[in-house]
Amino acid sequence: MKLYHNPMSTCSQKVRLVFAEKQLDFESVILDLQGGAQFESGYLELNPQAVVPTLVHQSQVITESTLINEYLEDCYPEPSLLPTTAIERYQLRAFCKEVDDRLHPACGVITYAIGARPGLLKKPEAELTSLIAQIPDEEKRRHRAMVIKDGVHAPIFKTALAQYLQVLNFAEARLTVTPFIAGHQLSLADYALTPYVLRLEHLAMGVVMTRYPALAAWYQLIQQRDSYQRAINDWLPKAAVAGFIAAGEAVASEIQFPKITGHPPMT
Ligand SMILES: N[C@@H](CCC(=O)N[C@@H](CS)C(=O)NCC(=O)O)C(=O)O
Repeated sequence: MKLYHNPMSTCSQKVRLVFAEKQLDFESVILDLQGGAQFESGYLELNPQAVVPTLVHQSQVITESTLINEYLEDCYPEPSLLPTTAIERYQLRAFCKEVDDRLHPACGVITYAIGARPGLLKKPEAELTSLIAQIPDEEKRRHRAMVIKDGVHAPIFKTALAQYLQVLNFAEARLTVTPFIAGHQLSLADYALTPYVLRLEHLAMGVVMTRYPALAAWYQLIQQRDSYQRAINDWLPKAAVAGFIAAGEAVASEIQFPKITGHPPMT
């Protein structure tokens, strides 16, 4: 299996966690996302959305991190990361849908407003404009331009932060009832969430975790797993992490965490 990914990318981390949990190896192809490797024509043929990860297995191209994880589960069912009951499987998929539809786009806005912004602003203007112009999705392209220009002061930042916290509220509600997101066993849903809790740390926003005691306790347990070590820590480039944290610390006093009550209607 060949995995096109990036060490810092949340969606790549989520897939690497499943690879590690199932003790599967892959041939690694790392894409430099800040340098625009995702827009090269050869890669666009594999992934027309110009995003990582992409898995190539037995000459088949598999994209979308949630679907890659489901595919790995189908190909390598042991150890199982799918709950056994229909309702828990529904809860798993409902949660992954929230991650894909709401948490991940919000994370993109926040990450580019804080962590990726200083590096991108060092690029010549024409190169930066061209990088943004190549993003296939119109809304994402617009949001990317706004946050690179105005950082945490772009109005979309506030909306994204509220959306991020709302999905964390959802996770907290689930983890208050069961030890894992979709019931009593670790599942794909837990690994769908893990990178987004880590991202808060990497943007020096970890303070907000005091609002989520059940999530914080769950995250501690996840971090102790061998899979976390192999899928996350072993891959993280120290300099990139330090750069993100420094960028987060530089704007920390300008960020107000909105008070969010409730969470999306799915339970
Ligand atoms: N829905 C996709 C989203 C993938 C995605 O947004 N990947 C990010 C990294 S986490 C990326 O490649 N970003 C590059 C860019 O936006 O230019 C998935 O789950 O695989």
